[in-house]
Amino acid sequence: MKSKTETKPSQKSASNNGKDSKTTSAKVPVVKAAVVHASSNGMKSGAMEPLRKNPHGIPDYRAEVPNFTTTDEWIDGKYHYTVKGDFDAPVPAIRESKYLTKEKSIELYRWMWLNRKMETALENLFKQQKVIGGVYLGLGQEGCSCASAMALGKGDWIAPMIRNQGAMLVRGFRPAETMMQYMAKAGAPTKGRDSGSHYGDVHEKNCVAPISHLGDSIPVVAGIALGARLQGHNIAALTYVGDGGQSTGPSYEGFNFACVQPGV
Ligand SMILES: Cc1ncc(C[n+]2csc(CCOP(=O)(O)OP(=O)(O)O)c2C)c(N)n1
Repeated sequence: MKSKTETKPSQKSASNNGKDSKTTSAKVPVVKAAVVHASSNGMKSGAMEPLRKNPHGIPDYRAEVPNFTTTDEWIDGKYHYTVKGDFDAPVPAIRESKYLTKEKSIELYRWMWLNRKMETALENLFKQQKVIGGVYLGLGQEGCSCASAMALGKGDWIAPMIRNQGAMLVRGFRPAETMMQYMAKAGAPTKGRDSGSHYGDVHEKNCVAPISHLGDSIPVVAGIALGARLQGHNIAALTYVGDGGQSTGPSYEGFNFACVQPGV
């Protein structure tokens, strides 16, 4: 079945009413229809068309779009962060994924569940003071880590950050390795020599160890992708950044470096 996708860019840009504030809107243009490629078994195949585009023309694949806006502004010397919107909206109904088969959905859920269980145990160990150093958790963000890592192929590269231990599970690290790493055991990936999440595997799992310096993983993965391209390989290179990390210089240096490559 094929129908036409049409998106309507938002006409109204955010206004700060002359105040030193910025507004991020989660509202997106109206979706009239989506292109669906259905195979004989009813499941979708091939590349999906985005359901909509944002006002900058960037494809938006989200199935649900919450109706809220976030505003941050300085008032009387204090920084305020406010979320306004429709918080009474009903929870979306459970339904089959538009993008994944049932088997893939279950596989993803299993990874997310393992991620949740492992980090809950890690949190408990931290509270028992059995963890050496600090601990960073991705509880509540399992879908982001696990689904994105699942989308990669074997030859692709990944540079997880502190919240992405779920991605490392998907990439082939065992929960026991993460636990031993956090407790600085000899059986840990760094044999107890480095702290917490600082382990990776550039030989078999194509996984760069999480980089402490926020934003620095972006130029690193851009470099990996460029290196692969120079060797004639067509790969994806994935990393993650939070809103804090996003305000560092290396984030933008990395994005710029990637964007100016020919063909990007
Ligand atoms: C360049 C740099 N500055 C500060 C830190 C210390 N630091 C580690 S995690 C963190 C917070 C990161 O926030 P964000 O990027 O929003 O990710 P989140 O913790 O929300 O997942 C900070 C400031 C750092 N690692 N690197």
